[in-house]
Amino acid sequence: MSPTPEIGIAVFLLKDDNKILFGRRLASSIGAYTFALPGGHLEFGESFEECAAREVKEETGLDIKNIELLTATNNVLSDAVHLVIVYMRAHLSDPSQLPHNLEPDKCEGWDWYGLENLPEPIFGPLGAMLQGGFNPFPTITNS
Ligand code: 8DG
Ligand code: MG
Ligand code: MG
Repeated sequence: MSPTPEIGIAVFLLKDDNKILFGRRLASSIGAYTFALPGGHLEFGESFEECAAREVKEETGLDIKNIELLTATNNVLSDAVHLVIVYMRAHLSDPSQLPHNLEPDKCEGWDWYGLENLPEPIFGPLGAMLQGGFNPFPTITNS
């Protein structure tokens, strides 16, 4: 069978003016030991928003709101891996809620990092995007 592209959803979960939730991935998965956003594979029939809310809940226990589409990346990483990642942004439904590491076999733990103080190394396509100056925070306009 010929390989097919994989569709992933990754969620920039934002807190305060500049904090983003990252977790370090563990050995078993693609991007081992790199920092990545909560997220996972789009399931059949799901909207991007449904997938974002489900994956964040499954991986961190957090409930999210204001779920919005930001951008997408499309990368052929090897003969067998073609990744389409859809990036969403969201905020905590309850800002006092704390992240829990609900998939400790896949993730070392979750923490908040400032945009100017990001963890390293960041997972491939996401790292390149952030290095290129991508800012997931809403732009504040005074008009
Ligand atoms: P699932 O079984 O729960 O559906 O999936 P998962 O185990 O949670 O999938 P994942 O590896 O976390 O993510 C799906 C794909 O998305 C995987 O090929 C890696 C890719 N990916 C990126 N960037 C990011 C990111 O920032 N966060 C996450 N979680 N995945 C990412 O290219
Ligand atoms: Mg998952
Ligand atoms: Mg995941």
